[in-house]
Amino acid sequence: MANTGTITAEPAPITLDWSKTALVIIDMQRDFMEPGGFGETLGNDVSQLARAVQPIAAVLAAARDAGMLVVHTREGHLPDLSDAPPAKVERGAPSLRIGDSGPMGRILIRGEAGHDIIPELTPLESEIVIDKPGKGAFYATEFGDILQKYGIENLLVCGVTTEVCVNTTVREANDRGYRCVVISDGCASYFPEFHEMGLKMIKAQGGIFGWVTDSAAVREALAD
Ligand code: C5J
Repeated sequence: MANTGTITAEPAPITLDWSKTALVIIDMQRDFMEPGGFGETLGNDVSQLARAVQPIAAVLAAARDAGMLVVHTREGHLPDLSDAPPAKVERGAPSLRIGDSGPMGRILIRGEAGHDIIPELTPLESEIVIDKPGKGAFYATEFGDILQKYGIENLLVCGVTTEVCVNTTVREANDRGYRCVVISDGCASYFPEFHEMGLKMIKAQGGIFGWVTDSAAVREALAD
């Protein structure tokens, strides 16, 4: 593999050193993707997220072939809810709250079936899994330290949902100096219009938070 590759992206193509680049897959968990989980308890149509699975799987396979650092994140809380702010648990009018028992175990709790990453994207033993209590991957996690340890400067970001955990993580990363390239078809939202706007916000104003590309462009750049 050449050390660098150029990805067709908006607002402009970007050349990355692959040895300083990580693939970051955000929250592809059963709790968001499947009926009976956190996403559905909030009243969302979880079928809206399925479209991101195949593009992520394709990029994940290419990243594994290339020997790229792969990081998966999971949103969730400790069983005693000590890391779940009451303001988060109490919010809205869900059918089940965080910590309540649902068909995939306790909602959004670490160790429960719903907290698992979907089988199509199961992490390898060698890959990093970051458990996060918030929407962003940096808040109250070891994510930043791990990126520094591996000398990472660039993030290829995908996952769910576009406007919540993907956008929050990209904004956190951008402020910390990382180049973020978001894979449009590898992200999804319960609200298609939020997906579109979430991507537009990233690439607007000359790429104020980062770049937006698609899975085919990433695979092509890696293959080159
Ligand atoms: C949400 C997430 N939507 N992973 N979490 O609550 O985007």
